[in-house]
Parts: sequence; C-alpha cells; structure tokens
Amino acid sequence: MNKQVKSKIMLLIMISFVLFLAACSSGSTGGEASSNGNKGGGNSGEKLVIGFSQVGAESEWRTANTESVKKAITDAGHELKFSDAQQKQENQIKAIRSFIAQKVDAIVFSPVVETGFETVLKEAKTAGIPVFLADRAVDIEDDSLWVTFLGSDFVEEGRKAANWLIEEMEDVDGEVNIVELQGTVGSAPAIDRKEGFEEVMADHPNFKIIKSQSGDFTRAKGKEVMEAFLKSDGDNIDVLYSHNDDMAIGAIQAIEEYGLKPGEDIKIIGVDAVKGAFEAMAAGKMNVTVECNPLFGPQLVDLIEAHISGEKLEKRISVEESIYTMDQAEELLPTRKY
Ligand code: GZL
Repeated sequence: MNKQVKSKIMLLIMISFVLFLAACSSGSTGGEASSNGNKGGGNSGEKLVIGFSQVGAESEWRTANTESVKKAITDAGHELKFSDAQQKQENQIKAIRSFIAQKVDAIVFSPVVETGFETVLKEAKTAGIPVFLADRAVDIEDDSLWVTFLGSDFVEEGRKAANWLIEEMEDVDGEVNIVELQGTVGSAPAIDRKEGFEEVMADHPNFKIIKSQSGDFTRAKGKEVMEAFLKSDGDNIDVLYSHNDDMAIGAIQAIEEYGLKPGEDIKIIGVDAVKGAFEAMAAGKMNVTVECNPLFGPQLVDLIEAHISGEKLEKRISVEESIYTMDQAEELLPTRKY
C-alpha cells in the first residue's frame, strides 16, 4: 500500500476517534432532557444540578414560562434536568423521584394540582434536596417541605377580572349573565381565580355566573366547552370569564362560528396577558386580560443560589402584575415578550 493511501487511512481513523469522543461527552439522561450551561455556576460560583418538573406545554403561558426558567438555569452555568409532565400528576411524581435518585442539588416544581404530592416532597426532604415551588402552590400543612413559592397571586387576579367587569358594566340595568371557563380542576390558579372573582361578585347580585366548567387551560377544550354554553344559553350570555387566554381564544372561535361578535355581543375576559390575547384585543374580539407573568426564571435562579449560599427566604414571593384592556392592545402588542 503506498504512503499516500496509508496517511489518508490514518487521518480517517483520527477524525472518527475525535468524533467518537465528542459524542460521548454530550450524552443525556433517560427520561429528562439534560443540558449544560457555560462552565462554572451562577453568582454563588458553585455549579448546581437542578431538576425542573414542569406541568406540561398546554398554553402560550406555559411555553414562555418553561423557556424563561430553562434559559435562566443554563445561562447561570448550572446543569438542567427537565421533565414535561404533560399535565399528568403521576408523571410529576415520577420525575421528582428520578431527580432524587440522581441526587440533584435542587428541585424546581410547578404542581399540576394542589394535592397528592406530600409523600414525594417528604422523600425529597429526607434526601436533603431543597424544593422550590414555581408558579403553582400545593395545599400541604407542612411548609417545611419546600423552601419558597415564587409566583402570582391568583386570588388577586380573579379580583382584578371582576373589578374590571363591574366598572365596565355597572350602568347596565338588570342581570349580567356570565359563563366561566375554569382552568385545570384542582389546580391552584383555577381554585384561586374563581375565589377572587366570586369574592368581588358577592357584592353585586345582578352579576350571575350561569354556567361554569373546566376547559383545562387549553384552546381546544375552551372552544368545545364554549360551544356547549352557546348551545344551552347562546342568546342569554353577556360575558365570558376565562381563567386563561388560551381557553378564551378557543371560545372566541366558537362564538364567531355561532354567529355572534366576541368583544361586542359577549364581553371576553382572559388571564395571562399572552401575545394571542393582545392580538385578539387589537382585532376587537377580546376586552381585557389580567397579567400573570411567566418570565420569572432569573428571579427563581437567584432564589435557588441565595438558598444554597445559606440565605433565609420568605415562604411566599409574589410576582408584580398588571391588567391590559382592548384600547391599549395595538400599541403594546409589539412590546410583548410572551
Ligand atoms: C398560572 C399558570 C396557568 C396559566 C395557564 O400561573 O399556572 O397555567 O394561567 C397555564 O395558561 O396553563
């Protein structure tokens, strides 16, 4: 074999060996996505391994929230282990157990529902792994099972929605008939947004919730349930109160297909303040959206690093939020980050 061929073969062997080494170093764990940020870790300097159990990918809000938390963790140089539970509690419990088995340094967790997590959170505590509740809370007496809760005040969001409606329709004589699209049954935002709305409405007996059903925070289900509301009470509906914008956007389609004008014949109230809501308001099809800010990733990572460095944190840290109306939509739409 002449020299030229030999050196070509040697070169090929070296290239494939280098490629083989590169492939080995980028391997990831089984069920969860795992990605390393830059070398070194965050303000504390220590590189952490953080398990993030996310509810799912059910809405624009959720997608923005996932991106914000993932980016904040990797930008700070920590290693991320991610699990999307597809809105199933059993998947979240499995993911948390997997993070415990992998001995992560911290667990970030947005519980799909408020109950049923006490056992697995006790396992995390026994393993000495701090848990940070992000976005949604749990209904558990023993608050030593988590370090802190970072998220919105959902009861206040419900109050804001109701106060806007009272102001908007207080001059209306007679009854104002409201249909309500609830979020996921048993979830903190669904329970609390209903509570806050009804707390305000209790002082205004002419405002009546005539139908209320879960649309599970998705556009598809929101459309389906609104179709049923229209079938039973179509010409008797004045307002839709939807626990998130995605269900409201689905309901807008149902209202148009039914032959009514959303935003005019039926006032549309949403929560989240996602881009889709601003687009619907700019088109005159939605009246108001209460902000629920998903972009708390950097604040969350700061809290994790502060805890790891020994700082004492408040048990509940709320995110500042606003409310946006139809007349503001066109101007604000280009500025929206989610
Ligand atoms: C609220 C969050 C809710 C959003 C929905 O913080 O948990 O879940 O309002 C999402 O869009 O599905």
